[in-house]
Amino acid sequence: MKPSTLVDEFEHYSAWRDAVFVRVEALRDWLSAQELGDADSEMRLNQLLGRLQEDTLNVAFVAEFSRGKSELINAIFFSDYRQRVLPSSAGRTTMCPTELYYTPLQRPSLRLLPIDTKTRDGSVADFKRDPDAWTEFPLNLDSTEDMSATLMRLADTLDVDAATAEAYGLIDPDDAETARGLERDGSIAIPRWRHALINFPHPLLKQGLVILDTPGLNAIGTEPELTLNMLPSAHAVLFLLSADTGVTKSDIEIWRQYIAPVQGASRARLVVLNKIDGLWDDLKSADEIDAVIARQVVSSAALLDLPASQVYPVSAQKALVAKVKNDPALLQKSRLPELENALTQELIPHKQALVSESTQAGVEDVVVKATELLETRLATLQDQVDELEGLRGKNRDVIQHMMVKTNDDQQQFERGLQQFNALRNVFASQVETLRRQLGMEALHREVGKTRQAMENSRFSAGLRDAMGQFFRRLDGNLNAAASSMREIRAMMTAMYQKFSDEHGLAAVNPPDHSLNKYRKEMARLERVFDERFNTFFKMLTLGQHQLTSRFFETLASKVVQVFELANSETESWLKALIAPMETQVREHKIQLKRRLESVSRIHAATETLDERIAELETATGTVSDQLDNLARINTRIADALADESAGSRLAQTA
Ligand SMILES: Nc1nc2c(ncn2[C@@H]2O[C@H](COP(=O)(O)OP(=O)(O)OP(=O)(O)O)[C@@H](O)[C@H]2O)c(=O)[nH]1
Ligand SMILES: [Mg+2]
Repeated sequence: MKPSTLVDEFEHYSAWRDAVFVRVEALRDWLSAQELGDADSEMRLNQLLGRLQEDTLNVAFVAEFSRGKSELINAIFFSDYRQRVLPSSAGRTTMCPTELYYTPLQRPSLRLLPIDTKTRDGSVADFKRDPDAWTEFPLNLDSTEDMSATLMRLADTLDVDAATAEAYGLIDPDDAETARGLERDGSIAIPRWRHALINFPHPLLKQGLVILDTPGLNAIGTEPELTLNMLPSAHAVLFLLSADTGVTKSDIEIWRQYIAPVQGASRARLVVLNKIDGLWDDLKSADEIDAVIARQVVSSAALLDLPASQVYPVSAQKALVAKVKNDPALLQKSRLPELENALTQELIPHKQALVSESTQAGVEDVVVKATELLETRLATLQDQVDELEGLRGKNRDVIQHMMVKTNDDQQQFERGLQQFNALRNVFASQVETLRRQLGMEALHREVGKTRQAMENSRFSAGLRDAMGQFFRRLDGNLNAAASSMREIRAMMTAMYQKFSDEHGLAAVNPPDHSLNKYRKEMARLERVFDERFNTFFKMLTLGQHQLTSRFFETLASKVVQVFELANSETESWLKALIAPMETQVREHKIQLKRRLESVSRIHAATETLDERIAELETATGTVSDQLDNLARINTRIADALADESAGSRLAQTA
């Protein structure tokens, strides 16, 4: 299997990052579309997206001067240009920290920050925001020669006196090494530039790789930003030793001071033992040479307190030559592929883990917050539904009860009404009887009958008998009427009691009424008649017969008066008897109607309640869906972050 190259792995990493970006973006857009994201969440996600977009992979090369840092960078990244892109030569070459990166926002160029900025306020990062502070040289990508010539500026120096160098913080005048560096005229060569930025459209740089080449000779110590910021933020640090010098005191110093302390579990660190071609010896066998190299690897590792497996012996120079001349055997011998492979394995997974971790943390915060918000909403909605549901239950019970009650009352009332109507029929027929007994018709009949009997009678005894019968029959009528009235009253009293008991109508005691005074009046009239008869009509003559007739007519009209009075009083009494019952029945009907209306009003209210509950249930459904969606989006981000294909790829190549 073809080992995955740094380019392949990096491309895969970029694709992974883009996939994560798209899914985090989906989360942000979804949250804002659903109006769920607050300002803080949105800011966090935007920061996260910004970081994913501007994500860089920083690889730093650190070593004493002339260990071959620049040459190694050329060999690993720029062999396609078939030339040294970065200047590399004996002695001190790279004079200032140099960052190689790519941004499409600027033309390809070399930008240099003059060394005298060291006396001005501001860090390199500050000056990066001030384009005018830099001297810019465009890079002619069409000509490798032109480009190399431009990049030679990285090696520019200035001759200054010791005081100036000291003012720049570059030398310590009391230091013996510095004293040796001074020329006879007291001048000293210092870097002309403080920092270099190379914007270069290399495929890896385009995908976010940033390479940091550093100058040797303890120049690291003079630029605090290197130690404080650039090295600690590098995702991989390659520390170079040289086979020809072995591990020197200053190598160990740089290692201990600048590399060892910034190690973190998630940071790749590779030690390169360069220039192994110096150990190649045509007089020795390949095995013998390998053994020599292995011995130096072991001793170097021991001096740096590292396992030998972390030290990679290479020849940067031969690797560059091999790549330029397309010589696989030489490339193999340079052992650069092993270093590249190790770099790939160390760099990408570590970087991926870092990005994954910070993305996951950021996403989790936002998702947890949104989930909590939605869960609170859901609980609130559920509470409302429960409450209304409870109310609806109660309402149902109340309405049920009222319905049943009203229904019962209605039915009972209907029954009562039937009874009442039956009663009225009975009442009517009783009144009929009463009227037959007491009515004027019966009276006139009696009067007529008596008149007839008197006309037919020629003798006074016959007259008297007719009159006597007249009074008997009328008294009989009055007596029968009185008994009918008692019956009517008893029936009405019972009915009032029944309606009061069964329908809650007011108890009424029906008025009493008696015909006694009329019977007394009739008795008086009879007595008057008797007296007159005894006095005037014992012996009847024709003339007397006529007198008697006239007297009877007078008496009869008196009797009619008495009966008229009795009748009108009785009619009033009958009205007084039935009227309260009729009023109460009418009133009861109205009350029942009102109750029915109010029950149906409450019923309508229950329907409104149903609508509101349905609304709340729809809202609950929406929030549940939102929770599901959020979980799904979160899972999709987690899936993207997990990047299982990367794991298997690395496992295969390991
Ligand atoms: N024989 C041999 N020489 C090498 C190798 N790598 C680099 N050199 C030489 O060592 C010298 C220094 O190389 P540079 O790449 O300039 O070293 P550097 O670490 O960048 O040094 P400064 O920029 O001065 O800090 C140059 O002459 C290179 O040609 C190697 O693998 N084998
Ligand atoms: Mg260099």
